[in-house]
Amino acid sequence: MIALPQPGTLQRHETDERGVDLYFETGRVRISFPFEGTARVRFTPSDSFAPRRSWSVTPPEESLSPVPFTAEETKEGFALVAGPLVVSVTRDCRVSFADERGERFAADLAPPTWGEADIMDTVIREKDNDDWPAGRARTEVRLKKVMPAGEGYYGFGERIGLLDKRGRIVTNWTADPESGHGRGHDNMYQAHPIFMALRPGLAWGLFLNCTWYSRFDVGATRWEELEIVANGGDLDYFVFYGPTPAGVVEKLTRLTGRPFLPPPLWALGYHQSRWGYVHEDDMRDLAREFRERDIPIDAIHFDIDYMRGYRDFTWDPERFPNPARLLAELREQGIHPVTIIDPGVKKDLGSDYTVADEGTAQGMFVENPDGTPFVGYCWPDEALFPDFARKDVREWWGRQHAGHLETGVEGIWNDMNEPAIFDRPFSEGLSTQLPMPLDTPQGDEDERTTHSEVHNLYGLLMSKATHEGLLALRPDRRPWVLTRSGFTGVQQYAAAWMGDNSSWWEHLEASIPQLTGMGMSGVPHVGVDIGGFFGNASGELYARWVLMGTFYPFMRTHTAMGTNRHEPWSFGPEVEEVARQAVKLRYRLLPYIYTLAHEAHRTGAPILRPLLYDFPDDPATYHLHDQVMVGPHLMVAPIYHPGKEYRMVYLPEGAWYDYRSGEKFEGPKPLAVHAPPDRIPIFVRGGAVLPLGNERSSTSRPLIELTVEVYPAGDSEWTLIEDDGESLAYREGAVAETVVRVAEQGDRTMVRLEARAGGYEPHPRTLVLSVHTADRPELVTLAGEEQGGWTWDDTRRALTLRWQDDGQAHEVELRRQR
Ligand code: MIG
Repeated sequence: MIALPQPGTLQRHETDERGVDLYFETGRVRISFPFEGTARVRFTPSDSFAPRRSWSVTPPEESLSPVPFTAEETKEGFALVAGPLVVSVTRDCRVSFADERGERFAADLAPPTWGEADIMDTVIREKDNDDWPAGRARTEVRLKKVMPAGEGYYGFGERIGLLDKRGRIVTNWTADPESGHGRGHDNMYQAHPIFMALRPGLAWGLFLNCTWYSRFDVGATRWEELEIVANGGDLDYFVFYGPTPAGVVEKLTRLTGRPFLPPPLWALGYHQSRWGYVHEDDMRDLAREFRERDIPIDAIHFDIDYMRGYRDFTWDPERFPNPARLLAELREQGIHPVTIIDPGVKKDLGSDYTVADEGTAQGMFVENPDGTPFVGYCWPDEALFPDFARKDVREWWGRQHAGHLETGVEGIWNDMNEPAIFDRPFSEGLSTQLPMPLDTPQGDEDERTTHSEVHNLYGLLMSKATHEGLLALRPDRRPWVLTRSGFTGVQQYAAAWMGDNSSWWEHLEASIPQLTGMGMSGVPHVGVDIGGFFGNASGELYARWVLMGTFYPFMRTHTAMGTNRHEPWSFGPEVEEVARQAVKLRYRLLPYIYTLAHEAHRTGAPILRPLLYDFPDDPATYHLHDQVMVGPHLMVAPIYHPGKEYRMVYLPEGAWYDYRSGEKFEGPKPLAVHAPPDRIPIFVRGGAVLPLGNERSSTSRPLIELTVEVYPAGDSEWTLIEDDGESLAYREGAVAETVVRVAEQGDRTMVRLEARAGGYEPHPRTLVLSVHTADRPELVTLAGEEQGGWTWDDTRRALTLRWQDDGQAHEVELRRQR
C-alpha cells in the first residue's frame, strides 16, 4: 500500500483576534469563527492558503466583526470555544466539533491527505483530462468524517433521489445531464457543496468552500464514513451549528447571501411556457385563451424561438415583427413577458449584430490559452462565451438588456449556463457535450485563473450579471431572473428551475425531494417544469402535477419542442377544471406565499421544505420525501402514481386540520386519505394563521378581500408581511406587517389582529376573519361588544366575521358558552 501524505504532528500555533493558525510538520490548519455558531476550517498542505477572489461566495472575514473565543492547549492537542461551539484539534490534525452540551459531531476520522487530482471522467468527459491545468488545480485534498448511525444527510442542492443521501456519492460540477435525470447521474445543472446533518436534538451543516470540482462520498464506500474531496489545493469548509435545521439554513445564507429581495409578486403567480411558441400570434392566442377560460396567469415565457437565428437580444423580424406592441398587449392584460437568454453569443462578426463585434472588440469573451477566441457550438452554431468571472464583462452583459427592457420584457430566463457546449453544429447530427476547456484563462487580470476554478460559477455569475444589469437599468423595479445553472449563493440573484425533466410519474415524485433539497441548500425560489419537459404528459399526470405545482415556489408549465401541447386545457375539460382550480388556489394563497418569500429574504427559510425541517426531533420524518411543508403552516401530500386515489399521510405531533373539510386530527399518527384525481391532500397545522386573497386573474388586479383563516391550537402568533410587490420601497420601510395572535382558554378563543405596522398602505379591502373551532360559539365579541353579524359554517366548523380593513387593532373573542 502506498503511504498517503499526512500533516504529521502539531509544531506550533499562533492566535489572533479571529482565530488560530496551527502549523504541522507539513501544512497548516486555520480555525476561525466568522460569526456566532459557525466555524471555518482551512487546511493546506502548502504554506499558504489560496487567496480570496472577487467572485468568492463568502464575504472577506475582515468585513465581519470578530467573535470572541478562547483557545487553549489540551492533552490531545488544542481546543477552541466560541459561544455554543467547541472545536478540538488533535496533535495529528483531526478536527472535531461539539456543542456546550458535549454533543459531538462532524468529527474527523483521520487526518487530511492529498495527492494528484483523480477526476471522475464521467464528470470531465475527456478521458485523459489533458487540459486539466497544473499546479493547485491538479491537487486534491481528502478528508474523512464519522457518520454516526441515526444521523441523516440532506440538502446537497439539486439532486435526484430520496431525502437522505447516505449511501450516495455526490459530485459538485455543473453540467447539463444529457443522459437524463436518473439517479445514476448525480451531478446536475447546479452545484451546491453543502449539506445538513440531522439527528434528534441536533442539526448541523457543512459548506465546502470550493468552486473547483469537489465530491462527497456520503457513506457510499463505507456506511459510516463521509469523505470530502476538494480539488484546488486547499480544503476550506464552514460548519454551522443549528441546532435546528432553520438555524443551519439561516447561518448558511448569512454566509453565502440571502435569497434576493422578495421577488416581484407577479413572479409568484402562474407562468406558461413552451419551447415552440414560434410566432407572435401564438403568444396572443395563449393570453386570450387564459383569459377566456378563466385561468389566472402572470407570465408567458419566450423560448429561443423568438430570437433572430438564436442571436441573444434580438427578435425574429418575420415571426415577431413588432415585439413592443405584442409585449404591450400582454402587459395590458397583466401578463409579464419573460425572454430566454443563453450565454453563447452567435459568432456573427462584421454584420449588424453588434453584441458579437462589440464583445470581441472589448475582449469580453473567453479565449483559448493561445489567445485565439474560444468557440463552442450551441443553438446559434459557432458561439462566443462571455467571461462572467470578470466584473467589466458582467457590467457589459448587464447593459445588453437595455433593448429588451425598452421593448417591454419583464423577466430574464438564463439557460445553458453550466455552460452547456457542444462539439459540432446541431445540423451535423449527433453532437456531444464538452466542457469549456479547463485551461482557458478567466477572471480579472489581477486574479487570473483557469476555467477549472470558475466552471461551477458560470451560471451564478451570469445570473449576477443579469440581476445587477436589470437593477442598474431600472433601479426602482425588482429584477426577476430565472436560471438553470448555479452554485451556492445563486439565491441572491435568481430563481431556479430544475431543467429538462420528463413527463414521467417518477419525475413528479422526484421533484419533491429535489426542490426541498434546494431549499435546504439556501435556494428557496425553485420549481420544476410542470407536466414534464421531454415527452407527452397524460391528462392524469398533468392534473396530478399541476395540483402539486400549486405549491412549488416557482410555478410554471413548460415543455419541449415537438411534444404535445401542455397548456392547462390541452387534456380535455376535466383536467382543465383541475388546473383552473389549482391555479386559482395558488392565487388565493399568494398573501401567504408572499409572506414566506419575505421570510426567505430575511432568514433564508425555505418556502417548500421537508417535514424534518419543521419537526427535526421526530425521526419518523427523516425519510419522508413525499410530503412537504409549505412554510410553517401548510402540509401537502401529493399522489404521484397513476390510478391511485388513496395514500397514507403522516401527521407529526400536534393538531392538524384538513384544509377542505375542516376536520381536526391529533398527531402523531398515520392517516389514510382519499385523494380523487382532482384533489391533493392539504393539511393546516394547528396554531396556523393562513391569509388568503380574493380570486384574481393576475396579480395586477387588486387584492380587495383578505381572508384570515385561524386554526387555533393553544397560543400562537404569526405575522403577515405585505408590500407593493414590485418596487424597492420596502427597503425604506414601505412594508406592512400585521401580527395575529391566537389564544385559547377554557371555552374561549381569542384572536387579536394587531394594528398594521410599517409604511405600506394596502389597497382598500374587506377583512374576513374565519376561525375554525369545534363547536358553534354562543357568543362572539369584537372589541368587547357583542356581535350579531357573523356566520357559522357547520361543515367546515368555522365562524366568519367581516369588516372593512382599517389597519387598526381588532380583538375577537369566541365563547362556547354564555
Ligand atoms: O438544448 O431553449 O432546459 O427549458 O426549452 C435545449 C430550449 C435548450 C434547454 C432548457 C429548456 C429550453 C430549451 N433549452
